Amino acid sequence: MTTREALPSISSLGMDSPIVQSWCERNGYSYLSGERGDIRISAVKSMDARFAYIDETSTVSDEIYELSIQGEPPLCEVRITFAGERGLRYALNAIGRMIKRGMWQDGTHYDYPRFPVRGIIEGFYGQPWSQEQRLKMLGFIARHNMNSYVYGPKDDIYHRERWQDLYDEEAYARLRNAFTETTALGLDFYYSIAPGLSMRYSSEADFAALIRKVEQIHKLGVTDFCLLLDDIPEELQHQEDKDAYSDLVEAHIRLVNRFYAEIMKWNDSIRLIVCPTQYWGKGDERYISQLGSRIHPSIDLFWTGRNICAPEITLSEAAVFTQSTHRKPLYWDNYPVNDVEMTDEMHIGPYRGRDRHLYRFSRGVIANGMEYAESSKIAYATIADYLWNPEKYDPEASWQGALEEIVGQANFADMLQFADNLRYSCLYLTDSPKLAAELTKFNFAYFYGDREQAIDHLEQFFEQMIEAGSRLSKGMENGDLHAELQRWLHKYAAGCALMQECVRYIRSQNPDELEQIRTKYELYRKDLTYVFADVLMSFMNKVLDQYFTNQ
Ligand code: LTM
Repeated sequence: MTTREALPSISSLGMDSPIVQSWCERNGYSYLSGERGDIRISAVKSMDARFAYIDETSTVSDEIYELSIQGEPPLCEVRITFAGERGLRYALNAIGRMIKRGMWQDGTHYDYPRFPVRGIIEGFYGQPWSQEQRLKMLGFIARHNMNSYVYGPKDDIYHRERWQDLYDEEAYARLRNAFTETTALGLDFYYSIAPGLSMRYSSEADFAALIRKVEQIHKLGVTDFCLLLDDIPEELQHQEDKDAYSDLVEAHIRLVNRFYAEIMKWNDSIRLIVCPTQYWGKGDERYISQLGSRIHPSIDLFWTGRNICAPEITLSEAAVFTQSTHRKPLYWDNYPVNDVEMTDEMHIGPYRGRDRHLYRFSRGVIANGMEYAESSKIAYATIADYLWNPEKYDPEASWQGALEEIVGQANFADMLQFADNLRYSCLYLTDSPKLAAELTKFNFAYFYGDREQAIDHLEQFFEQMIEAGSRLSKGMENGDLHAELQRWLHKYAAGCALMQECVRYIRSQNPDELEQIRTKYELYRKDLTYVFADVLMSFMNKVLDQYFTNQ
């Protein structure tokens, strides 16, 4: 089947029809009752162990499914076997993907996720997502088989700076709305509170204020919470705390255990994740091993890896953390986030550098986003692929799929060309691989091959780059993405134009042109927007040093 045209209609029989119906409504399919759809679904609940238990991770799961497909739209029968609601949802997502990609596969498909916790955190500094962006993001991660959304924008004043104050009516209504949507999509909603900037750990009044605040959120129906103690002073600040505790970790152990015991009184399905003050490193340092050894074993600990933004996460690192804290790490992965010192970068490259077997030694990954919600989806789609099945994860294939989906078919080829120069991040230090390869080829051909041909070839290459950028700048199918990428599109265009002028100079060898390039390059460098990483710079330096001369 090849269908990028009208979507087929879907019908379903059985007690789980409301989920199928709501999935259809959210994903743009028409839902017909009974057996009248192009795709006729029968969903069957099974108590068999193969639908409830994942051997590799020794976990009971509600996320396993099997699809048995006979025929292809416009007439086909699909039998879904599942044990829990999420399994059913992922089976529907699998059907949706086959339809969207035009790759219908009849036969039997049994599948399940490898990481138990797969999600995102709105946990960056800067403008939190608007409610519209947030709700759209929830739909996006649900379609990509993630299962958790963590609310914790550093710049929501009620989350951190004014942690003691109850939410006002408007902000409270927004949280209710986000929680309701998250639940309707079958996701877990975690509310985070970050009291550490000013809390006096020994103060009964402060503890009571913390509980009062979190109780306000619990009244919405929220049962999953995070206590974030990151990015606060590493020493006790208040004299009464110094008198009461030997050090920060003593205070945190007492706070965490007391907080957990208190909120568990509300409901025994309450879950807690703690972000420690030392949230990166080797994993066996004093603070983290003390905290891990002495807080309740059911509490998850966030961990970002060997650095705040970790280039790699390995099994042996996970093992050190597990041994010293007596629990597997739940990674707060700082990708694609681009706040603080990274604001000139745009992180739209694929997820990389995480061990293919990490799921055996970790609870999961919660990925921190950029304030650019639409652009974050590119990396998020690849993270979702990795988390579903890291052993099969192919960063490049996943990335191309993500770009095709988020950017749209019309701009896909141009975007591939542009985005190749925006791959730089803590996960990938060498940028612009295609441009770098082209420049290496040119260098060689210029000195050892046909010089004129080499110049012609490079000029054409830059022309194509310029054309791709100018088509994207004019407009994109995804208008939100277009708006977010403006700054980087602009810098890309300026860089391409500059490199093209260099080629003209290499041909003419006119010293006046070289001086003009020098002046323009000075200006170009003043704008710190990060595109091409060092690749453009090393080419420019060669040109300005008159490396490409006619002798
Ligand atoms: O990573 C953690 C646990 N905390 C903060 C994040 O809120 C911030 O977004 C990232 C990236 O700058 N770094 C942090 O330290």
